[in-house]
Amino acid sequence: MEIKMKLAAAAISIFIISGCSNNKTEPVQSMDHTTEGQNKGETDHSMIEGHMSHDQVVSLNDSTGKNELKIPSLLKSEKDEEGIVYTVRAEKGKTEIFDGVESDTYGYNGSFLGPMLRFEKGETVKIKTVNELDEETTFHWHGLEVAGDVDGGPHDALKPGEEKIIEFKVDQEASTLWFHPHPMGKTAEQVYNGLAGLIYISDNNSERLELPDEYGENDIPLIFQDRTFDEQKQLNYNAAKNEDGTIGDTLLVNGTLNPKLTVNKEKVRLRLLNGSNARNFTFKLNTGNSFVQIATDGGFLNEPVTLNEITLTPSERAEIIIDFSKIQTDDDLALINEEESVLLPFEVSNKSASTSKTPVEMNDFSLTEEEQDLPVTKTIELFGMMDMVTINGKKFDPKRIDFTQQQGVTEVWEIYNKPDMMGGMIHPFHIHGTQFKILSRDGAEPPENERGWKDSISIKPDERVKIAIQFKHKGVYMFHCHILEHEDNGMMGQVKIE
Ligand SMILES: [Cu+2]
Repeated sequence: MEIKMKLAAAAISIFIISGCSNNKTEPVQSMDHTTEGQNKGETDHSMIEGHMSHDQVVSLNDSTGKNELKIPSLLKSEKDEEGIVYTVRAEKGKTEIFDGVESDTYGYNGSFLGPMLRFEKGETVKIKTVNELDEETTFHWHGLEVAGDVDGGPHDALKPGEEKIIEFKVDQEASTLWFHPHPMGKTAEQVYNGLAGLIYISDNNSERLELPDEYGENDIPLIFQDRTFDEQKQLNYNAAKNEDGTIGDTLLVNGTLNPKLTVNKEKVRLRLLNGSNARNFTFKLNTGNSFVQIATDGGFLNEPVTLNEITLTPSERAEIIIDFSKIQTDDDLALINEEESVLLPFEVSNKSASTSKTPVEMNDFSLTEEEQDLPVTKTIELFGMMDMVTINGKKFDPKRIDFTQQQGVTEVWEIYNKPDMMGGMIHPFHIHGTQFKILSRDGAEPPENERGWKDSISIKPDERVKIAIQFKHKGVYMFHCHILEHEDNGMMGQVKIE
């Protein structure tokens, strides 16, 4: 990390010296910074881009495929006398990530990451949340449309040993959501240490569609997170920390080091979550084969969209289907990223399974003319880097309400990522308690695979995004950058729904 910080400082001085004022500068890239744990030795694209693109400072090591991917267990629902359906405990523990070594980690109902919660639309869910850590935490349900007082934002901290029972009705369509902590100034560290879990919502539509849905067989959750381990194979957050977003060289998928996934010759549904603090992932197949995307953050696309690659910034999700009965290759098949680091090798068994058809019509998502004609009523400007990040020139203040909006009323928010002298960087922007629609990116229609419900969007430097947004419930909700260090550094505001 020291090396990275020195590089960052070097990059800053180079750009000051060269008077860099735009983000497509002449290459200043030829700094040799090959470090241990970096196995590619390529030039630093971040410098070519003209700023410290935080995600490319350290490359990811290739997965050797030594370990079969761990699948999060399903959390059993059991109603007790009080009507409590689930208990979710934040705990600390020790996890064998590397063979024969125990790393200190955090987890929900276990030592690392969390179980999968499965909700059905229409169901009322009562969850007992318990803080068994030595520090405050909160339980935030990312993407869930619930009232502000059960959303688990920074106001909702549980002290060590405290518990709280929350209740809500699941009132949104089938989707892949997740949960993680959100305490003031400590979100990045707690997620880094292992607090994150998945939520699947199902509804009549998702049942009807006959998509691959055998959990862990052909319906696979994939939580992608990059980490740095110290010499003792510990997650030493303070040593690894970067104010501009902590990036690691070691990929964990569902907490598995060097993962591989064994699949049958059939269509397999992958539910991708970028659960990293700051790294962006562009996922593709090493063969160049295409796949289809079927869902965004908050629900199904109307039709499957064929893609060769998909980029997810921190907290974004996508469901994709890969047809393993169609891919013929003599090479090893794998999911790779934009730098061709091997993320997840596949082992395709000889077993074929009855391959379902991917349905053509999956949803009735629409952008109405009315929504498109609405005036912009809220503007948000994202700016800065490192610990100097702001929204509309301000840092988060829990006592300040930045905006108000009426419950059930659609408004148009315009979010602008203002470049800085180094060009700026992508900010993934997330709004709590709702799913919204992207109306436009820089005035143009959003790409086909973003015409669906979203709760997080990537916004490039100098990009202006318009969204149509309404809240079903009342309360105070956060909106913030989902680079977790930016969030902790105050790149966050509050909207009160009345
Ligand atoms: Cu940011």
